[in-house]
Amino acid sequence: MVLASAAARGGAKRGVAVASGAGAVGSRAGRSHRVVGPYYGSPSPSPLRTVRRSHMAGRWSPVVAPWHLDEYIPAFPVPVGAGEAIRPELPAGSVPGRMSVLHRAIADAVAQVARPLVLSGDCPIARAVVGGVQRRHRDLAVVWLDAHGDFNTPAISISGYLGGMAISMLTGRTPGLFGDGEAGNGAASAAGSGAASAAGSGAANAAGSGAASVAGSGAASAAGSGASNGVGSKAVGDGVSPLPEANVVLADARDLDPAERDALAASQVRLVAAEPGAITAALRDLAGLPVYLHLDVDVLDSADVPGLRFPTEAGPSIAQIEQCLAAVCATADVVAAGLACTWQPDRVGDAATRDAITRLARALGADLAWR
Ligand SMILES: [Mn+2]
Repeated sequence: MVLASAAARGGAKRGVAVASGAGAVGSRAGRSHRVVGPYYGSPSPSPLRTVRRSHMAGRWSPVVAPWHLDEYIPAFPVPVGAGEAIRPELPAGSVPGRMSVLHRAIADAVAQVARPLVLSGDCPIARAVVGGVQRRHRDLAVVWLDAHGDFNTPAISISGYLGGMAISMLTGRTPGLFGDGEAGNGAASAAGSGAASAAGSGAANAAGSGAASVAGSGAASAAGSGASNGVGSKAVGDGVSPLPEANVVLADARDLDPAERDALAASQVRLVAAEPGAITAALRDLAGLPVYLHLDVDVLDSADVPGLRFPTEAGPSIAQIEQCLAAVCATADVVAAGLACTWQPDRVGDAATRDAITRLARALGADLAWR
C-alpha cells in the first residue's frame, strides 16, 4: 500500500476517517414545478427555442447535503427554501459503509423533487444524486467541471482519497467499494476499514484491476441505448446503475495524477476544456439524453475562491465557468445539478463562499438567498 506525499495535487488529497457524531434523520422533500407547455417564439429550431426549452424544464429545488465523505459539516450554508439539510444517522464502521448509508438518504431526497440542485461538501455525493435521478431518467449524460479528474480508483490512487474517485464510482470502476447490494453493511465488509485510511487493501486492488480490465468495451455506443450497455460487470452499489463512460463529459481536469491521466486517456470519458463551445460540442454526441451537471468549485482559479480544500491555480474565472453552465443549460435538458462546495470546513460558511455559490447557481437559473 502506498501512502506517499504526492507532488500532484490529486495525490495530495487525503481522506479523513474520523467518525463524526450523527444527528437526527431528516430527508427533505421540496416542491418543484415541472412546466409542460408550448414553446413560444420562433416556430423553427433556433438557439432561442432551445433556451426556452431548457428554461421551461422547471424551477430548481435546492437540496443540501452538508457532508465531506462521511463527515458532517456544521457550518455548511443552507439557502432559503432548501428545507432541512440531509442528516441521517450514520453507523459506526468504515468510511465507505457510512457513505453508503448517507448516499441512500440523499438519493431518496433527490428522487422526491423534479429538478434537484444539490449543494454538497464533496464530489462522491454525485453518486447519490445520479442514483436518485435514475429513478426517473434511466439514461443520463453527465457534464463534470472539476480541476481534478476524480478518476482515481483504490487500485491506482496515490493517497487513497475517496473524493478523487467520484467519476470512477459513477462509471463502475470501484466495484465492491460500497457493496453491490442494497445494504450498506455489505459495503462496509467489502471495502474494509483499510479503505478508510488508504487505498491499498488487497480487496480494493483486486476490485480496481477487475474494473480496469472491462473498461471501455462497448461504452462507446452509449447514447440512448441503455445505461447498462457495455458495463455489465461494473457496479456502483446501492442500486445505482453504472454510467457508460462515453456519457461523461469532463471539463478542465487540469490536475491529474499520472496513473489517473493514463486511465482517463484509455477510457471513453470525453475530456474537454472548460469552454462553453467545447462542452456543448461534446454534448452534441449525446443529444437527447437528460443531463446531470456537476461542478466542483475547485475548477475555479483558486485565487477567485479562497479557502478551498485543494486549491489549484491557473484555472478558469468565475465568469468563464458561468458561461459554461449557462451554455449547458441552454443546449441540454439539465434535469439535476450538483455544486460540490469543497471549501475547508471552517471556510464554507464565509460570506465570500455564499457569494460564489450564489453566482454559480444563478448561471444555472437558480436564485438562491441565504438564511
Ligand atoms: Mn471533484
